Amino acid sequence: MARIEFPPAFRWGASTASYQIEGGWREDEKGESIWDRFSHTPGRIKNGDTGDIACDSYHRFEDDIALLQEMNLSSYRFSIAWPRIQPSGRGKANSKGLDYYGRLTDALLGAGIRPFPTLYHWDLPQALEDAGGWPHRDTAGRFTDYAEIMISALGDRISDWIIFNEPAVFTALGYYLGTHAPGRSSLEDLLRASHTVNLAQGQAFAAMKATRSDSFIGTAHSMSSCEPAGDKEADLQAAERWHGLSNLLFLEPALNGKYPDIFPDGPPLDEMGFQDGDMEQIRAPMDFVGINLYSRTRVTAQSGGPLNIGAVPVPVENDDSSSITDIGWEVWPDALYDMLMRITNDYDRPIIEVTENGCAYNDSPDHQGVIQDSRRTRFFQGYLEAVARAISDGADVRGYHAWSLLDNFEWAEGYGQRFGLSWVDFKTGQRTLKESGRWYGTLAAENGFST
Ligand code: IFM
Repeated sequence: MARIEFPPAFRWGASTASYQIEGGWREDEKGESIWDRFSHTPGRIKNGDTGDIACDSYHRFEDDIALLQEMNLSSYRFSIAWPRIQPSGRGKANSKGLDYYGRLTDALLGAGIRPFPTLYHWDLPQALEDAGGWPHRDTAGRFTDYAEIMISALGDRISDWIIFNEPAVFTALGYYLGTHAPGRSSLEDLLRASHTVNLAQGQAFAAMKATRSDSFIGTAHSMSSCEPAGDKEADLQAAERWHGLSNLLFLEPALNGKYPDIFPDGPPLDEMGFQDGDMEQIRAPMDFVGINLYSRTRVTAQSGGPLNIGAVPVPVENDDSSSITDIGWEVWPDALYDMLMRITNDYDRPIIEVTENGCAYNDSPDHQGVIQDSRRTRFFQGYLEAVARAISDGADVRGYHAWSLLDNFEWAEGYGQRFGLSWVDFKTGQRTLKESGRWYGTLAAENGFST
């Protein structure tokens, strides 16, 4: 038996996002979001599911905090719904929305848990989408106003902030593939949205620091280690370009003031709507790098490919069905080790927070009401062993957040995929800690585990 230990001040946490858990979609003057509109559009979400009620955390956040306490967790990553704060995405703040997040914050602090909010986990006010959405440059300014409102309102109690959740995912799925809100499918929109989001990230960072210079600010990037699918040199180079596109498009501009070096003719700046002076606004010395990671990506060289970078990912080929989660993602713990080391080595050992990692397994309660989800416990053991290994090899990882505290609305999959440490009965809202949640709670209390 081996013992895996973590550094003394390591933070154990869990993550959620507003649209996925809150419900209360029209309460207290909240405005419509692009996810309200999208999920109410027939055919967009499996089974016609919506986030109208979700886990009802808008009314039950104290139950959520009780679960965090039961698991001995010291950090809660939640997100703030922009349309609760500015129903139309601009103008004066809605005091009822501010009050909700103020109460949540106070309750977390009272329970000894760090509030770790994300400003944008995909629920753009629909009014801003109607005005052009993320491809429209003006949205960067609107977002910065909102970020200032939040840090002015809660910066006395919240020191640690996440600006965006997975910018590469919401821009690609929302504006290019059309499978997420707002459901657009246009390369031009994707390029413009990517640049506006980079601008918004830099501007919001500067504005937040101007208000609270001692705050600790980063973004949660979707990341996946990129491996060549074959032994050819061409595949190796393709994997590097895919790494630049999928992992670095919102990190390299902030930390190094340039788009990744992956485009045969340089970044498509005109198509992105780039203007003189933009990089100075985009560059931002983030206090930490947030990493959301689930699996690896295998890449092959192919002429053309997205944005003409000559690389495409290849589908998972893994004959071992025990290595595939219920949503079809491969269990590959080394991906987390590889990515933590890659960011450590390439960016001069930044502070890292693992802001998401987890798995969908749809085990339900047995006849005694116990949720025996041993596959999830094994998943966490594998990935956490990888985190411990990266720390001992020099990565400065300060915290780990399991996705997710609760089973919740899994975007286009609706309620069909359960990622939670707690099982949610979506008819009654009742939460039950799964066996994996009990295991995670013991790990958090002991700051380590035995394999
Ligand atoms: O549920 C999502 C979350 O909103 C963003 N990261 C990936 C999770 C699982 O798909």
